[in-house]
Amino acid sequence: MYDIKQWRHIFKLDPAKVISDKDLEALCMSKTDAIMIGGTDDVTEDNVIQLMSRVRRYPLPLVLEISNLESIMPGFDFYFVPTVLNSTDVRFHNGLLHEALKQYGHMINFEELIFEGYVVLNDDSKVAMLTSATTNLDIEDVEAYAQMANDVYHLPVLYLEYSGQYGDPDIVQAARHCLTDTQLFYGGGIDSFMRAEEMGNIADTIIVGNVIYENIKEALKTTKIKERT
Ligand code: 1GP
Repeated sequence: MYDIKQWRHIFKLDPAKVISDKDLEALCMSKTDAIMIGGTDDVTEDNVIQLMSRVRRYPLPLVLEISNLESIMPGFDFYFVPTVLNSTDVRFHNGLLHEALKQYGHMINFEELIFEGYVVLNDDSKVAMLTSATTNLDIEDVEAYAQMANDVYHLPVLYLEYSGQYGDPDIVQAARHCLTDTQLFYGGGIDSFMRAEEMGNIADTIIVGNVIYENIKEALKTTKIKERT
């Protein structure tokens, strides 16, 4: 089976956005390690099924990052379940997970479920607003979250989420130093090979989203980090 720990690069597709067959093929045939389907707004059963069936034609791992209960469905290789460590709303720590387990707990294959500790860092992002995240964090705050993920909760993944904004490499580096077992995901504002390389040198895995819809050529170039590892 697939080994997430080896993944260096993921394209994140938003089911609420339009992508042509040609662009989707280019992404799926690129050197990326996986496609993740996930978004914040307007994620529905319908648009997730549509996108899943289009990506399934290609031989690469497919992940659903759970954003709401309505759009959970079988057919993915993995289900990434976020817990937003800096949210002030308990629903985004374990409230939605609790609901999901009540409904689907009996049919979940827990080998496919990956619990992601999110730290949301862009105050202007939809995800920060939705989750009521405390985003004005300094290096010590982020280090404490990294310790929490690695040493206390033993989470498989810590995801530094700058969605829509390029992050601060010093913050990402600080988190890196606290992690021995937990895999570090970085996402936000990667719109060129240079940025992919900079964050890819610090994080274990980079997530590339928006640029897919803004500049497909630049999006594809970010996969070149795979040639260097
Ligand atoms: C969003 O972390 C991902 O959840 C990627 O961010 O869309 O800014 O690339 P961008």
